[in-house]
Amino acid sequence: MSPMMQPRRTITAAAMVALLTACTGSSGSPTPAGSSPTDVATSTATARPATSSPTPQPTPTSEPTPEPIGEPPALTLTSVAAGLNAPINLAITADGWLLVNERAGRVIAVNLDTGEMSVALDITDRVLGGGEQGLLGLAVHPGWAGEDLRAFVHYSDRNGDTVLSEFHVTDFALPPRLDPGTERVLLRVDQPYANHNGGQLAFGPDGYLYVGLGDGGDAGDPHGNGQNPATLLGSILRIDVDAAEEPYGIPEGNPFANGERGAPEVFLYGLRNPWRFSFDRETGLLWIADVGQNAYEEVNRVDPVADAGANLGWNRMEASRCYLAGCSQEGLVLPVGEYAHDAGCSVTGGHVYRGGTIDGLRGWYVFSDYCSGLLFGLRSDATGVNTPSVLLETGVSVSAFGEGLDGELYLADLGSGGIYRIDAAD
Ligand SMILES: [Ca+2]
Repeated sequence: MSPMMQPRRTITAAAMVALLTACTGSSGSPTPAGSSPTDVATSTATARPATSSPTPQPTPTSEPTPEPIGEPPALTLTSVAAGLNAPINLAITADGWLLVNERAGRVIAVNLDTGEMSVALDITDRVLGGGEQGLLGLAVHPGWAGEDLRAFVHYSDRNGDTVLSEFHVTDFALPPRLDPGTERVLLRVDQPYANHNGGQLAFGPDGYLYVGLGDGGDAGDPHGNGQNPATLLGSILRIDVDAAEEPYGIPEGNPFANGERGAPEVFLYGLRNPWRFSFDRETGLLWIADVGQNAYEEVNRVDPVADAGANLGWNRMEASRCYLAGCSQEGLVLPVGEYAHDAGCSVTGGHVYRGGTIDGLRGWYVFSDYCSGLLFGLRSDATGVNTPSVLLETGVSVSAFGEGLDGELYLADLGSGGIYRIDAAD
């Protein structure tokens, strides 16, 4: 019996359910920040960043991998680190350090060979951490090498509003440490409620930074942010953090780059609370898990080239069902996977497995549900709307996944503070 097959921690699940319905008050609007920590504090800048020249943009191929997708194998979890405080995001540096966000505002560097841990960033003085708020996301810059070591983080500030910032390493001793004094704020977004802050950051194969934002919260999207591409809420943004423009550039291929029908940053919209998205390293396709409202959790697969500007449906639809009675499905991209609340209550998106050690798992999109702890799989070449396969009952509260340089997958347990690698069961 795996040590993971322990009784569910019902207090943790109940707390998360409470979070999912939590709310506070006021309006939300995007505010691109200034370029230094000092001018950000008072920044009300409204100037849009100019459209940037595109960086070379490899076109992801949208064809499924030719390798046949096997039957899902028996899996188990292997502990790689323990004792973290509410781990909520996993990222990996190009030299192999696992960076774990603790919700309250620290990043812990984990040596995956030895399990040794050290503090890689501490901004607890700037973060409001608890419930759906906190140091929610981190993406390592794809150029991480030599003395250009940078990462981007997404956090709830002390007022509960969203901040997207860049930090640098300034002392090149290992383990890596990002210098809290190097913060460059790129974006601030007012949050009308405490819940649905999104949080995911990931660099696409195009080199641009994708930023997930929820609908702003409460329940049912009372401000209609999901269906409004003019607001950054309820969207996945795409920005060029390497552009000459400050604080960032708008990639030329962004669907609303001219600002006429939507915000220039918005790349996809119609989202409720995208809790983790990732790019399939083999196909370049973008996999998005979107937390449901009342009854269904969903997974979406989009082509970041062909589907730019796609409307993923919320709040007209919850997964493949109407949320607003008699809803029109015209122009909406429906999920490729969904499950009802008898199998969970809050989806946690993962990765398409492209590792080398688990026969049969290659080509499966692996994800979970925070409340049920079920590890799910969807074939990455699935068409239509599918019910995922259950791969494992983990017994833990899965808050995030990470993908190693070798394609092996890791997950974080918010409840116990453990980090695990997914392995084949013997
Ligand atoms: Ca949807």
